[in-house]
Amino acid sequence: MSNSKETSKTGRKSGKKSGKAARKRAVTLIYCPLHLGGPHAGVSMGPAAMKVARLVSKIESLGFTVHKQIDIEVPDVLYWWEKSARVAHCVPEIAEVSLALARAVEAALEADTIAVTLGGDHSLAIGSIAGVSNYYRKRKEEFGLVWYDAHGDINTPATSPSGNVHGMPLAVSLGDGDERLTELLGYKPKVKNNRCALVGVRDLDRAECELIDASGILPFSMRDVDEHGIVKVTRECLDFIGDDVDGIHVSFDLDVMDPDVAPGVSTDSRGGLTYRESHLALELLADSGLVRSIDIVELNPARDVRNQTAELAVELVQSALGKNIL
Ligand SMILES: [Mn+2]
Repeated sequence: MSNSKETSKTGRKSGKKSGKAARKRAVTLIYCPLHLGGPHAGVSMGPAAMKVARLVSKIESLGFTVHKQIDIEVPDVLYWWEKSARVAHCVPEIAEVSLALARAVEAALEADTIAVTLGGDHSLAIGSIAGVSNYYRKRKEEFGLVWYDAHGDINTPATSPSGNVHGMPLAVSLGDGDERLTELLGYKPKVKNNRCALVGVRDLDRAECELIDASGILPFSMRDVDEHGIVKVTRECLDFIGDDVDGIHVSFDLDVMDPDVAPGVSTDSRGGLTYRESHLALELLADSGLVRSIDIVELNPARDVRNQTAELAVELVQSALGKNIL
């Protein structure tokens, strides 16, 4: 091993970091225990489990201040779930939560804080991305979206085999789906397809492959990650989104990770990102200095083992905020 060569090869500079990476800022934590996007009621306990995993103090330990903590109210609906095609379940309730969440996320960005939304199922991204979108739209600025998921989340009521809205939020954000969701805040799409990447997919409904293909977003399957590595994949996401954006929203479904590492999710799927791949992806995005808003979703404490997935979720928030090993 030649240490000096290794050092120059990595391009790592010694001494203190400068510029954007060194700038510490404030974070707004938004707890959204939304459970109406699917039949897995345990996701409503996600925010509580992350609090138990010391979310606030772990963020503060990085030098950030926690500006505000906000609880989004979720209707206490007991829903009798049936798999049914050509519908979308609980749309009025999800639209109501989405609107409240959008307002909270937009206000967090307006306050010059990083908006971190803790779920809750992935249908909450309809609201968080609407808030992010509205913020940049008012400023005539652009933003990018990197979506981590085992699934495509790009179904519409016309293609969904289940009617579960947590399988639809990417489609909704791109402007396809139930109008009560796509037209939230009065316009669509919330994000442009040429600013959007999807990473880690491996469990797609048949129609979803075609939908992804037709969508114009940049998709990476787990095979792509295996073949090219998470570093190249992440760099290609950033290249695709472009350097003329003013922010990047990260929507991280914990089921993108391998269930051996992240068992506490609603819909697990083997062959996912490893512990280090997940962290490295978020560290690289944070290095861009562009991450202004983050969702961490689908934590399901009812399926977790000794709260390990909640602790992992908190560590991932730290990486997305720029925690580095050195
Ligand atoms: Mn998802």
